Amino acid sequence: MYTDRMAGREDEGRRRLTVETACPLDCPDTCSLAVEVEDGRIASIDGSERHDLTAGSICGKVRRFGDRVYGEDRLLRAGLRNGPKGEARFRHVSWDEALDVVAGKLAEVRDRWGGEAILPFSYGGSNGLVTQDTADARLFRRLGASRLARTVCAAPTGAAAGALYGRMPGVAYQDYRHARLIVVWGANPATSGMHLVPHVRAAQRDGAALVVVDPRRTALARQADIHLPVRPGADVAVALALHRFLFELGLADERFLADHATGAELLRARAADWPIERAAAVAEVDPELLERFAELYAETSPAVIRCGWGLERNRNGGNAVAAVLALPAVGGKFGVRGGGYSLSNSGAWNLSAEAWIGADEPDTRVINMNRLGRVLTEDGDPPVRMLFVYNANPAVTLPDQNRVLRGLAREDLFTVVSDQVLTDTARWADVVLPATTFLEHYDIARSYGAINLQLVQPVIEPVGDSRPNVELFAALAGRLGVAADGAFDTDPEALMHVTGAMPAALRDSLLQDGTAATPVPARPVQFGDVFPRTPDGRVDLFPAALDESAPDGLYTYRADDAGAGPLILLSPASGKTINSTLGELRPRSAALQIHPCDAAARDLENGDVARVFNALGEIQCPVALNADMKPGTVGLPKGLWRRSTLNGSTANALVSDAPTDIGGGACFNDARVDVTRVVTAAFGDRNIAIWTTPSASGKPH
Ligand SMILES: Nc1nc2c(c(=O)[nH]1)N[C@H]1C(S)=C(S)[C@@H](COP(=O)(O)OP(=O)(O)OC[C@H]3O[C@@H](n4cnc5c(=O)[nH]c(N)nc54)[C@H](O)[C@@H]3O)O[C@H]1N2
Ligand SMILES: Nc1nc2c(c(=O)[nH]1)N[C@H]1C(S)=C(S)[C@@H](COP(=O)(O)OP(=O)(O)OC[C@H]3O[C@@H](n4cnc5c(=O)[nH]c(N)nc54)[C@H](O)[C@@H]3O)O[C@H]1N2
Ligand code: SF4
Ligand SMILES: [Mo]
Repeated sequence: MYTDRMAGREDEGRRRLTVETACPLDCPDTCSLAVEVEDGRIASIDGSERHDLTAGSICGKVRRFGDRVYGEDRLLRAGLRNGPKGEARFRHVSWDEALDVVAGKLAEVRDRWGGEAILPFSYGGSNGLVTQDTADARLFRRLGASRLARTVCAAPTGAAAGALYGRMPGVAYQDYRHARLIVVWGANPATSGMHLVPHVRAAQRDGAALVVVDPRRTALARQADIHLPVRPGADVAVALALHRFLFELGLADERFLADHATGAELLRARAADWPIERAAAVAEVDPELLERFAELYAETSPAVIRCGWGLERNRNGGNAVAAVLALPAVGGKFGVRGGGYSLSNSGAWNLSAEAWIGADEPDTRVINMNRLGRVLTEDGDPPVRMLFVYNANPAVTLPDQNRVLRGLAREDLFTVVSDQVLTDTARWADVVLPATTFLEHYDIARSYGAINLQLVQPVIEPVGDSRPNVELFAALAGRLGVAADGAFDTDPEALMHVTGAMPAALRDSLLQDGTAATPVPARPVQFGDVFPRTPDGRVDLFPAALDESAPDGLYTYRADDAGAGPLILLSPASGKTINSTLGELRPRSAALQIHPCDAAARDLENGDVARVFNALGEIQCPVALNADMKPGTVGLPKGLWRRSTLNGSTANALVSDAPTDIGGGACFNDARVDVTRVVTAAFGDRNIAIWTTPSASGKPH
């Protein structure tokens, strides 16, 4: 039994074991892990060889995850608020007392205001198929609570990929070495999914060309044959120029389009408006570079596009992703190993606990999570009276941070937060509940980079009084008398039952082997082994539903607001945190990355403290001059805690909650700001050492 391995390898005399598990953090790679445990404590965390993609190596974030498990921010006890809202003063109580309070409040709010006055709020912290959308969903369904549209990430990409291809599985990382051309578009894998990089490098050694489309000169952009530093939000123009090039020069694969696609004529018509020169002007790139890219894409096969999420996070994001994903169809890149595209494989498994959760409960209103600030501060029908946060940290990860904070400050809002650490959100709670980490509970990790399921198992006992989500929600369900059918048991096998729809064979395989055979090939050839999951099995290049949902129609470009701030603030993933998880371990203030010419225009030097501002708020932080930024853009990492700037505001204080064009996503990379100096660096350039957090390459990012 796989789960017995925990007791397996004991060294002589010392209670030192190596336990195999998997990393379920919100990262595409889903590494297999080997964790050394000594006397019941984590001694080290490393990659295991079990999963070929991991191949024994993992990121620095998870190697030091023990610092979070045993860190000073760890929540060890349940607590009831014992001071003004937001001051994070709590009186420690037993789980029983905390659960009584929470269950009592859930019942009270439901009875007095209706179930919809309760808003459960979660995203995907480190949660696989067991610790989210199972016991929690069932409880909240039974209570008739409001539902949440999980749009903070991947909503535009998901909508586009779903409409064009029905979420067809993508090219596996391992097959990138078969490609002759690799296009990395709005993704930064060296930071956000590092196990792709060796495969890209191997292909390059074999002569493959690399194109990176990114406003920043990322680590991979430095190694690329072409780096196209597009203006954020201009990707739709760039992709349409490539389409026009293919169509008008007779380089489109008409045969493929006739056999496998619908809507090609409509796409061709929209693309006609975008000659290379026009797109290059909008994207602020060299037209010759763009033309070289178009030629390279037209003439090279196999060609693969790694589409990331950086390009989705602006007003043109959904259209951009649709236009990018349409390229392999028009260019005729499918049907060969290493040809096509990769995005997310989270849909590859088609697993859903929906039936188990309770499909027959009446529908309740759906709230777009990106509008949490507004939902909490504006009248609703009914207003939200109780907010239950778990697997998420909305005080720092959502748009319009100041509005979210005003909402959390409401005296008449009862907030429950279950988390592993005292997050910026938990500080506002009326009740805090300590949660286990993935090293202390069971889960099933579903990769969205690879196509792969792995068992996550506890390697240590829960720290302090922390409890797994399933236990928390089972206990609440018991108190509220809403689900007394034994489905909330917590031994490993029973836990697997909360995954409802999962076939028994899959479950057994996970428990026996720690992994399960894939129902689709793990390294699929698109239009070879896997096909669009659209109703007619064809790629729909102009889906009516997307056209209707896009405010200006599909494949259109929405230009900048006149008069908005002159700089665009980007907030991409950093190597220090995964979203805001591990952000508590950042030792010092983050620095605003700014191109030297934008800095010079504002009389800013390395280490000066600046004000970054727009109508929504301001951030105070030091600046770091960085020639890898595109002029006209500035950058702060996503996932900062409030303590990581000088005034407690992070990038999201300047991000509006206006939705993306498609999918209701967040426009994180679309904030217009300006920057002024507040304080001059005391010791000139040397002071920067205090402020910047260099990346592994030694360069600030
Ligand atoms: N270390 C680490 N890894 C992570 C995460 C993390 O927080 N830390 N988060 C995980 C999660 S939840 C996700 S969703 C993924 C995201 O992974 P990625 O897709 O890599 O997303 P980002 O880092 O947000 O942005 C990628 C790149 O897009 C660029 N970009 C920004 N705006 C635009 C634009 O308009 N057009 C183009 N072409 N490029 C643009 C940015 O400069 C950045 O280099 O990473 C996952 N992996
Ligand atoms: N400015 C800006 N903001 C962004 C982005 C951006 O690019 N720019 N990217 C966005 C993206 S891609 C995403 S995915 C979102 C993510 O936003 P969030 O979902 O809020 O992600 P995290 O900040 O990692 O918060 C997850 C929390 O869940 C907790 N947690 C983990 N596992 C468990 C568990 O089993 N039980 C309980 N109770 N808690 C648990 C963790 O401790 C952590 O505090 O952020 C978005 N925010
Ligand atoms: S965060 Fe990503 S790279 Fe790091 S261990 Fe987890 S799956 Fe691997
Ligand atoms: Mo994400």
